[in-house]
Amino acid sequence: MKFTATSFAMATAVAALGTAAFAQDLPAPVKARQGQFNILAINLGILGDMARGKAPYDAEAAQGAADTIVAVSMIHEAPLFPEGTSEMDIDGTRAKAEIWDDWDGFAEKWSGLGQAAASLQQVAATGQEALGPAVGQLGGACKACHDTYRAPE
Ligand code: ASC
Repeated sequence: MKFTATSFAMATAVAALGTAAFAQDLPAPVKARQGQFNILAINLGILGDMARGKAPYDAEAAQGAADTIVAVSMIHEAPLFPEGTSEMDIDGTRAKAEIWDDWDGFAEKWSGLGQAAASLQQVAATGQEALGPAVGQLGGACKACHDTYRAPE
């Protein structure tokens, strides 16, 4: 009985240590920026599925997704990219050092996302046919930044 209890306690302690080691113990700004990119990907996915006919077109859902992408595109990025949080500095991020070496270029890409998002927002509720080009433009804005500023997986 005692042995079992001790074993259990040890196993629990080991599990807790393991969790601590594996937990994404990332700085808050890094978690925040990854969260915003997740929100973008989720909503781009909703729109992409409708654009490709994989999901039925739903004007309200399309508008909601586009509005959300616009909202995220308005987040000021500087506080989410503090010095010392590139992939060279910490594990768990793919943000390349180029972001800090060329902040203006990075900011320009983020602004490109904002422009594509605003265009998409204008047409999202007008019908399925409008989604393809607008979503394509948005995906292009994502990719343009990733090509330069995001490390491969
Ligand atoms: C996504 C996603 C990206 C972009 C990119 C567009 O849904 O997660 O990183 O679109 O693939 O080119």
